[in-house]
Amino acid sequence: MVARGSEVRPRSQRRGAGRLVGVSLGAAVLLTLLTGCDVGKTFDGFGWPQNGITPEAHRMYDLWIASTIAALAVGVFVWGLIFWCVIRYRKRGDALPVQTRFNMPMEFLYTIAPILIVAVLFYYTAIVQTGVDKVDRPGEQPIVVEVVAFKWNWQFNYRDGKGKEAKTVASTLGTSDVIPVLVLPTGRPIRFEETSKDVIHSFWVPEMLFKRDVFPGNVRNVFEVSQLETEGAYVGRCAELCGTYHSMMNFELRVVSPDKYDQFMAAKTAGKSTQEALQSIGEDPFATKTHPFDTKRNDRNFNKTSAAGAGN
Ligand SMILES: [Cu+2]
Repeated sequence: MVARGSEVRPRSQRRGAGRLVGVSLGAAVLLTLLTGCDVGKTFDGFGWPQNGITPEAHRMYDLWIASTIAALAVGVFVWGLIFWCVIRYRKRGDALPVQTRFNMPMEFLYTIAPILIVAVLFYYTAIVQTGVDKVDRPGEQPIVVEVVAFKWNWQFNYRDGKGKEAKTVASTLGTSDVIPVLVLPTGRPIRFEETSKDVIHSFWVPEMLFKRDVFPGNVRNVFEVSQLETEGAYVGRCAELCGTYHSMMNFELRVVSPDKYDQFMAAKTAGKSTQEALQSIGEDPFATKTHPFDTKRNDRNFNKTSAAGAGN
């Protein structure tokens, strides 16, 4: 008895190969079309924030878009194969189909192809990650900001150089009533040196698409951005659960023009407060994107009974 499958194999193999080429060509054309237009915008960044304000943020965004397109191309190809097999080789009778085993080219392909895909993704991820993590770029004199985190606020120290030994030339301290505003210019490299006074916090400005833990003790985490591209006010947050008021441990990043920044620093080093210095460059003196923690506690909702009991 000859299985039905073996009779049709040459024709089905030809058709299969034809479809394979068709699917691959289709995927290639689709990929070209998609990358031709701004595919990230078309698909809402595939879930990735599109409002980055640093070159590093754009590089991470590009990596995400490219990886997603690659994953979708592989996904569409595999789904195509699955559905094609399901339909083409559906059960037609009780005869056992041809059992194909030890197809070396196929086995070679599905061993090598995933390794190649992972290698390519890893390569580009390593390149972007190294770029984002890069500090001490040669020939650059970044603005150095020391980020001091504590429960539950921030202090930003403008420094005259890199490292612990450098001196603070101006400072902004957040309080329970005033959100600290970190003023920085566009178009200049910026170096953040982080330290904590108590527990682990995390410095996070969502528009930088980047956050880094702030450690107490001897660990001084450092990261740099090659520039801030867009003027504006951006809320900054603590991204590490650090205690009761973690969620209200906000600050504001105010990105201004280099001229305004220089005027701001001149005012600060002359002894003006951050609010006065902000006002002197025509900026809003207080944070505009977030507000200090409001306890909403008053004599109506405060628990008088237990307060009286505590006194006895
Ligand atoms: Cu914190």
